[in-house]
Formats: sequence, structure tokens, C-alpha cells
Amino acid sequence: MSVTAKNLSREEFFYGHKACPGCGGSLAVRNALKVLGKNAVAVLPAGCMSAVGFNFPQLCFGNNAIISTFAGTASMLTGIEAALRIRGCDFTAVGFAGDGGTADIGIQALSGAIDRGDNIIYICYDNEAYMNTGIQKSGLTPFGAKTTTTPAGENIRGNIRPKKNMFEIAAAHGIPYAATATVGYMTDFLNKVEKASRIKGTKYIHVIAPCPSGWGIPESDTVEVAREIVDCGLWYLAEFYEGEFKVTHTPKEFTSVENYLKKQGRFKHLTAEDIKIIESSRDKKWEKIRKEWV
Ligand SMILES: Cc1ncc(C[n+]2csc(CCOP(=O)(O)OP(=O)(O)O)c2C)c(N)n1
Repeated sequence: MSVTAKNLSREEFFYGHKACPGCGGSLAVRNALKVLGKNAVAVLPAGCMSAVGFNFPQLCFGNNAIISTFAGTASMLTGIEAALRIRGCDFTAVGFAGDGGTADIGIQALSGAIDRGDNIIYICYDNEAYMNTGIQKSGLTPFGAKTTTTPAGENIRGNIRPKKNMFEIAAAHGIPYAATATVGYMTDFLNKVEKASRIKGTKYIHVIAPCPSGWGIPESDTVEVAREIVDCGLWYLAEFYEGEFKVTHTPKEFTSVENYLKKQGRFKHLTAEDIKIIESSRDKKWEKIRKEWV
């Protein structure tokens, strides 16, 4: 049965945490755990979700949860999966790691787990920078974004590198299931989590999760901005399953990229020329998607 806002469990597994108002990452963790239920065993590496979820003596999880080393989300999932399987437990091993913890420091452990085919779900909540330590650029920071390590000046206007494509990197391993999502299309995300829980082997879900402090948006706009990134075509909702890519949502017409960018403090400095570069890379990507994935 598909997950809807109506049938989503009322039981809470991530509550009383200290996340900032409007935190997209906490929305992703809270709702994904409602889908996976009390037998989920969650691994959280160093990052915002572990910082706000484990404040001794207040553990903010209703299920079992543990902090891993920054690089070790996938390795700890591997160990938990092996140990609980041998003990005959009924469980789902799930990791929630930030973009830095996934695309940079944790990529080796993730790649190894996929290679071994470990039966785990790895969820990357992508707020597009190292937010917990003060907004440093990660491998998933988009082109043009201002961070504390990619400042916007006269000659260099924010991040000069494109965002790594973690979804396709995971798919390139021949993973059983990978998907992209956003907290702006919550039921799409939750149905992907539910589907992942029924598939054996390694599953990777990449969910866009805006951070009001890092993105320079009002706390009340998290969900709207998380929708807009898909509507303007800068993010796409897709799946990789049984070796095939498929888009799960195709905007008929894109909304304005400029509007999406200009409402965020981190992109305020961008020139018309910068926005054109961003639009043309979107168009190139969608040309490929429309040709090959639909
Ligand atoms: C080996 C190691 N290096 C650096 C740190 C410091 N550190 C803790 S959290 C964090 C940022 C995490 O960023 P990300 O993974 O993107 O998650 P977010 O904070 O955005 O949720 C850093 C650099 C650490 N804990 N361990």
C-alpha cells in the first residue's frame, strides 16, 4: 500500500530534538522513521542530525539509534546488519548522513557496502554544505552558492564547482535500488523509503533538505523551496531499479530558476550571466533525462 499523508503513522520516533526551526533534515529523518517503524536501527554520523538528536541525557529517538564516526555511516550499518541478522532479529538498518558525510568523507564506506551488497538503507539528507560546523562547501554544494569557504567576491562568485551526482554514482555501482527525493514532495520520498524497505541488498536515497540558516531563507519556506528546486528543474525525482533509470515526476514547464535562486541569501550575488550558466546546465541534464529515462 502506498504511503499517503493520511495513512502515515502517528507514532513519533524522532522528537524533542534540538534542530533549528524549519530544518529540512529533521523532517526527512522524522518521516522516514515513521515509515520504517520501531524496528529501524538508525546510524547517524557526525553532522546536524546527530548533534540535535543525541543530547545526553535526552536521546531523541523512539527507536534504536547510534552515532558513527563521520566517515563510517555505511560501515556501521554493515556491522549492525550482520550482528542483528545472526541474532535472528527483525530490523531495518538505516543510515541518515549529511551531504559532506556522504559525498566526501563517507563515500568510500558507502561504496564498499554497495559492493558487498549489504542489506541496508542509506539516506543522504542533502542540505548542500557542512551545516553543523558553520556552512562550509561540500561536494554537493551547487555551483554559485556562497558558503564560508566559497565566499562571494568580485572575481569569484561563490562555489565554482558543480554538484557531484551521488545518485548516479550509487547507480553506477549496479546498486539494487537508488532514488532521488526532496522534502518538498514528501509522499514521493516516503514511498521511495517504503519501496527500499522491501528490496534486498543496498539501497541509497538522496533527499534534498533545505537549511534555512545555510541557504538564507525564512524558516517557513523550507518546504516551498524544496518543491521549487524540482519545479524549476535544478533537481529531479528519479529511481534506479533493476538496472533502469526512471523519472518519477516530470514538470511540464519549468518555473523560473532566477526566482528559485534569488530568494536565497546564498545566491543573492549571482549575475545574469551566472544564472544563464546554471540554466544551461539544467537544460543539458534534462535533455539527457528526457531522451534516456522517460
Ligand atoms: C573526521 C572528522 N572530521 C571533522 C569532523 C567535524 N564535523 C562534525 S559535523 C561536521 C559537518 C557535517 O556536515 P554534513 O555531513 O554535510 O552534515 P550536516 O552538518 O550538514 O547535517 C564536521 C565537519 C568530525 N566530527 N570528524
